[in-house]
Amino acid sequence: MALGVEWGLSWLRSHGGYRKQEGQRQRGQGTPIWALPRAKKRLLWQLLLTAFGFLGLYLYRLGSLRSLEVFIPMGICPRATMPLLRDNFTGVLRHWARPEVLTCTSWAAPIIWDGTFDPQVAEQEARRQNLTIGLTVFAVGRYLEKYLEHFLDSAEQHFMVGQSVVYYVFTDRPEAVPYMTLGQGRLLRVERVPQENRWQDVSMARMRTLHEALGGQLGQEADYVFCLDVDQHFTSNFGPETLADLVAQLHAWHYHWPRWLLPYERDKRSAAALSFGEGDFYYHAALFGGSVAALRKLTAHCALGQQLDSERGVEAIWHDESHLNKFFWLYKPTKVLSPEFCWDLQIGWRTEIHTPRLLWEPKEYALVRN
Ligand code: UD2
Repeated sequence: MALGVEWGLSWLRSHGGYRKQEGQRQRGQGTPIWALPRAKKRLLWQLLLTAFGFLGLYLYRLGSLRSLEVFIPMGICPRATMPLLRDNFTGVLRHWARPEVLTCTSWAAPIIWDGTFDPQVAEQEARRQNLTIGLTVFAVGRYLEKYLEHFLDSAEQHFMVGQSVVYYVFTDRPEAVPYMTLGQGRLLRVERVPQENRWQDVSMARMRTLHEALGGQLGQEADYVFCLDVDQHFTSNFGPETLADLVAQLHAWHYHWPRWLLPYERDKRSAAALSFGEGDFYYHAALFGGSVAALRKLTAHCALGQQLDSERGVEAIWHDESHLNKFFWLYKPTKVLSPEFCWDLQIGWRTEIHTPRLLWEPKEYALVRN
């Protein structure tokens, strides 16, 4: 750590950071910070805070520095767009209930936050449409014993309660899947998948497996499907307000970050690459969903991108998540879930996070990964 500080300071010195400031003061040409116009001041603070946050995170791993990112404003949904936003399941969204956060995207898709929708309207609408909702999860290797039972238990309590649900568990050991007593109208199917040599391959192989499953029984029996990581659990109602043709999840660690800092794949040789002017948000691969047709397209795109990368001998920085982010840049999600829908308690307390619906389990990579 001390080395990092020393390195940072010496870099500044070697690049003349101090000398330039002194020179400006002597010549009297520098504009004092209080005289800058408001927009420039905001930009300056954004730059300073993000630079410090970034340094803290990657060099010193000081969690406390991260909390500064809440000062980076999220932006607000334009007044002209608000009345245009009607949701298939929840009707009119109450943007005014959450003035402190961004409640729509630039392509007029809703970003749903606690308080902006009526869960009962969504439940009634889903029942009226007589929907079946699929929930897929992979539990390969040690992820099965460690996480699956808690994941399914919590889903029984909070996921699409009162709706028809079909769980699809993909595992290398179907016989080890715990026996579950399921609620009425809820089914569990288990599919065998091979164990891979590397955890990265397990993570990426999900796209092809899901694509095939969506083209088979899963696609026939479900209207909408959510695809989730297993190392998390539901803590509050996760209902039909989340349903739409193509659903993306804002990543809890990155939703305040400026676009240029987002961890997209930048290597142009990868099919997942986004250049610095590209990208809307950073989406989380631990949760995505949509209609069967939309997800067939998504999984085909990501699986093909991964295959092209492997033929070229490259691997995207965040594997399937990088390809997912590329897909959502090219094909915009029709609904975006706020980080309340998939939250990590390690981030700490945030005023804008009212009711987390799904919580990450603490990461115990040494225990579960090969
Ligand atoms: C992040 C993303 C994940 C994926 C991955 C790719 C989070 C919470 N999740 O996950 O969505 O993009 O990065 O780098 O940030 N799995 C197994 N067995 C294995 C390995 C993986 O079942 O041996 C499944 C399991 O469902 C797991 C998921 O794949 O939850 C993702 O793997 P991970 O949780 O180890 O990866 P992680 O946490 O870095």
